[in-house]
Amino acid sequence: MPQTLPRRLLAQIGALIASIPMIPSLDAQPAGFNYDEAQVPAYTLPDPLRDLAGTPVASAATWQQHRRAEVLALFEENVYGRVPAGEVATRYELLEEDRQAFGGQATRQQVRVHFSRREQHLAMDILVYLPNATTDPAPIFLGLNFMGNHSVSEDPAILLNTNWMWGNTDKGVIDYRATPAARGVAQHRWPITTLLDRGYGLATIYVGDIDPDFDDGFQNGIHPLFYRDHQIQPKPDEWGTIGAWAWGLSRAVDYFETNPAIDATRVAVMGHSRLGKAALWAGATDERFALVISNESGCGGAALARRRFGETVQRITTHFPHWFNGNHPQFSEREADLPVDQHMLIALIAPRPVYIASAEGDQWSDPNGEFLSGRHAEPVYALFGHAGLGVDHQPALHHPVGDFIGYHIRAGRHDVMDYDWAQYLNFADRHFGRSP
Ligand code: GTR
Repeated sequence: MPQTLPRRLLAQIGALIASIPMIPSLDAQPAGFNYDEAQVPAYTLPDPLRDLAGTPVASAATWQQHRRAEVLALFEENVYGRVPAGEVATRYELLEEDRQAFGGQATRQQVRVHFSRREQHLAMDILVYLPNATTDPAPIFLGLNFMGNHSVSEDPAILLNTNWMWGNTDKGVIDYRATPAARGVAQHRWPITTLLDRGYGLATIYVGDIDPDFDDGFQNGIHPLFYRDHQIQPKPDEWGTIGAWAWGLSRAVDYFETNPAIDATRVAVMGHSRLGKAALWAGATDERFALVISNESGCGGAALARRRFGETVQRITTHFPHWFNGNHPQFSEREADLPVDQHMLIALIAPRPVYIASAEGDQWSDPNGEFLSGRHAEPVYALFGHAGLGVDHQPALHHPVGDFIGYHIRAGRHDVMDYDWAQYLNFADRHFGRSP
């Protein structure tokens, strides 16, 4: 009988645990940071509608012709960096095309974009799927991926990326290189056939083709192609890795403009997390992006820096020193001294539609801070006569809001889920004049 008691005790403990009301399943968030709304410091945001001379900006024309450039330059100078002057030579190589992808639903194209300058060369591969159901040029979602184009689908014809990448054996990555086991590992984030059904194309690029995501002093990736004589790293006000990723997204639009099957006037740029930061910066810097989507982009993306909720400038610039420019770390623990905050990044997208999405389980990204930057970008949208979120406070879970600034928060973890895509498709349908 000696085991009876412990077993019964265990059963009782089990029942007790099962009876505890379910708290929302929050992913582990790094300790030592604030996750309590009551502890958010008091802050004053810079006013997007007051220029550097202190003059109020009262019209859309003044915003477009004057203030927008000021705000853009402030972000270049203090956050993401500017792209150095100079042109790269670009050549497109159609590596492969199949008009019968996904059982005939789509045409797949794999295009290698060759960049060269000063005897240096870099290539990025764009994987494109276009719906066969129409002969009209297709509107398209464009997004960077974390683990190679081969990760977005099990389609065996996708070329396996051979560049350096993060990942471990359960993602099919060994010694920082993809193996065939990596095919489709991120497919839940890319509901390609749903997009095709809705009449959209999808284009995606492995982020490491443009600049591998680690701090190597900018010796790899696109940066060295832009170095002047004897330059060995970007200047403090020049681009970091997010700036490079956004640049790569713009180069994809250059390609779309040459492809008659793609409607380059209806490109929606979408990104998750660090790639959401890049999507927002791409949307800010390149007005050809007709619609911009931030999926849980957090600190350095949609979340207001001054709230210091979850990830902070200090933490992000020490863990990911390559993401921003050389000036940005000086705002560690000094967010209030930043001449911008992230609502002004959202404002740079005006008057184009922007969608900001949060997840309840992703407090590290500061969901309310993401909502609030949309909220505080509204005055700029108003100059154009566009309604923004239309609500003063973060909506409940699974209650998408907004007109030209869309927002939702959903249950669950830091990820891209079908629920997120369902909202993005509805938002794009609405703004691209399509019916679901
Ligand atoms: C985290 C980082 C976030 C976010 C995230 C991601 O480690 O702190 O800013 O970018 O990575 O990209 O998944």
